Amino acid sequence: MKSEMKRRDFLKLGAAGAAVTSLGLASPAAAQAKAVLKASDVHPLGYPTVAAVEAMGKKLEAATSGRISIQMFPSAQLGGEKEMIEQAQVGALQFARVSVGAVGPVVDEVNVFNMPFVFRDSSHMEKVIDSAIGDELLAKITGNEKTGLIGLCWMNAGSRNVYNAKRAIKSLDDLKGLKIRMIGNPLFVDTMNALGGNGIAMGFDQVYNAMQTGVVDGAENNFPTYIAQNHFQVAKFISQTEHLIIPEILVFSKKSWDGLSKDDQALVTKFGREAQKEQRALWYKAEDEALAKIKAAGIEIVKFADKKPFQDAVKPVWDKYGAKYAALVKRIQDVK
Ligand code: BDP
Repeated sequence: MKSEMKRRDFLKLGAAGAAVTSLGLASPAAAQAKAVLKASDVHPLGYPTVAAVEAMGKKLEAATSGRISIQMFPSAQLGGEKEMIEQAQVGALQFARVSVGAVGPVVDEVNVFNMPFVFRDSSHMEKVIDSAIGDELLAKITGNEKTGLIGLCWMNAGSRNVYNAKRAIKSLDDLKGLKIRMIGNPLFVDTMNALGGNGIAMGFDQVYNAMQTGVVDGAENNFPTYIAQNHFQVAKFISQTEHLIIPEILVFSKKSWDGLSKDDQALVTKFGREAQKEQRALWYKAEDEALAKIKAAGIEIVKFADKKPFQDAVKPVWDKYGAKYAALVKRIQDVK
């Protein structure tokens, strides 16, 4: 009995030791030593999500007199979002700022936010992530041992619109036969196929080249990404389909989390919550700037008075995935 307990204690210590080491600290006793937390994003410096996480780093530094800081790796320097999630799961990366689209394959519950047309518009999405529903889904990520992730906060990413190099998409018919890059999540490939296009799952970092060389005809994303990634240079036709309104998410490595003191965990949690609201202002500004650049580039955005044909077209996606989220979808719709 006694030796069994000892063994368990040893295992516990061993696990804690490993987590602390992954934070760059020598031993649990050195928990007060300097910790540089790695953060990663596919977007460049200055993009709203990157700036918001950097601002969190400044706050952490100020609150801990420089003991904890964040080192940002922007522009997919540490790989794509799937890779970022995997690195966070093993403790090689602490903060992964990714799209909820990339988290869906890991935590099925969050796929409800990835359903086409689940939100009326992006302000509806904002209200939902700010509501108890947002908190519950973050808790689903944190509470599930298997994810290896802590859900810290949501961020804005506007609405996603289809763009391509071939022709203006003014109706569903125009999408027929076009190869459109989607985030790697079966739900999105099915969504594009239901809309009549040919959905191709591909890493974000490959999209520009794939469009330029004709491997795909187009992609879909929000206005700031269309500009920040220079997609507008190779895919000049953009239509405001708003078929997906996917929030961003900031997750933390569970393995590294276990190596933080309770006080430090509380600080990261608090600044994460603040980042959810603070990123929003940066986001609105980025959207305005992107729209101005789209206009300056002479690109005309196709708008739709009625999106019902698009909403009707994705019914097969709802038939396939929707049932398990029915109760949650009802609550989302009830958020006014
Ligand atoms: C952008 C998101 C980013 C995704 C990207 C994508 O900010 O997190 O990786 O879309 O399409 O809007 O992969």
